[in-house]
Amino acid sequence: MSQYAVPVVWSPETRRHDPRHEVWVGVPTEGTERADRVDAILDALRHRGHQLVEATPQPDDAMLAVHDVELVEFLRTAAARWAEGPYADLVGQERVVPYLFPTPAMTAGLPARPAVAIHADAGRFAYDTMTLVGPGTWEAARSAVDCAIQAAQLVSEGAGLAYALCRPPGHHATWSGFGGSCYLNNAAVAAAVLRQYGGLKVGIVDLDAHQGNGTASIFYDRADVLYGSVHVDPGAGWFPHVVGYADETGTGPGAGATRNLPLPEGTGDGPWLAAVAELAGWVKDAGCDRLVVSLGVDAAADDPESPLQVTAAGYREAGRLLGATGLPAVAVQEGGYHLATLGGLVAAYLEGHAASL
Ligand code: SP5
Ligand code: ZN
Repeated sequence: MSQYAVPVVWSPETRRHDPRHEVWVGVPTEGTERADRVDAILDALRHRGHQLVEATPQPDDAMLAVHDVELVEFLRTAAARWAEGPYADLVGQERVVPYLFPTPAMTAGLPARPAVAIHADAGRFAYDTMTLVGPGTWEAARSAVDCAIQAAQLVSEGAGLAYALCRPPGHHATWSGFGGSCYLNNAAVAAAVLRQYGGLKVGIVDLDAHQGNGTASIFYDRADVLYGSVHVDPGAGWFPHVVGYADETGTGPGAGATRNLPLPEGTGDGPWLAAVAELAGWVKDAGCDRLVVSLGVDAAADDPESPLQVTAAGYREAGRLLGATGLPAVAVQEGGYHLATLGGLVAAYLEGHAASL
């Protein structure tokens, strides 16, 4: 039993994104970012007496503070554009899958235009083939943003801790791109809302097993939002592969306002918690007055998507460490894919954090 009922902001709309599979190394593999993750988490939190709050539609301003309107418009219209095309009849594909990526390798200095065909245009925004857009994806991703906004509002109004049950997750979504099972960056939106309501300096601590390249990039040159992440070493061959190294520490006014703490495959509670403690001390000592926790629980030992070996007791202790900063905090759901233990891991984190309030 928790001694403190944490507000849990969720929306039934977040179940509407049903990717079914992800295209990985050219083949459809079973999707791990499933709609029933929502219910696994809800069930665990309900049993522990937390306070469920259903999100309502919120304005776009905080979302547009962290995302290019072109990305937002693409995501809002992509499923309908795809359905109008021949793809379902031609190849049986009902979800948007990019077919080419107009990176500098292709455009090579030429004045490239947006592609007319959506299977080509998708590569302007999608940076991988795993993150499909289908019917309901936009509604779910936008509702996850609403959850993040409302949790940040509750904290701005005095709650010591609020939890946003965001799904699909967000920390891999950049200013103008989506990937890594993420479409809209819920944690970045939460940070923007905390700033709107008077927070002067927001610390984001990312516990997901993967470095949150989206959040890191959105705030890389900013001094008012710190980003610190503990994650499996991209140098060992793990997503996001090309960023998340320890020497990436921010740029311009944001120099020193980014921390990446990569850990080797197989790392368990001891070194993982030492890294969490390091990040908790860092955001506190830097003078942050609000905290966003990107609460991915895929660092857990039984998670199929990462090789880290953190336990539920480890997540509870991580909550205690971050709660002990004393900073009003929004916890935003990121990854975590083992349905049988997912809810318990989230509950353990919240219990540890709430115990420090
Ligand atoms: C939010 C989050 O945790 N995103 C994870 C992104 C990393 N996914 C990498 C997936 C690599 C291939 N997985 C193959 C499993 C077959 N479904
Ligand atoms: Zn992850």
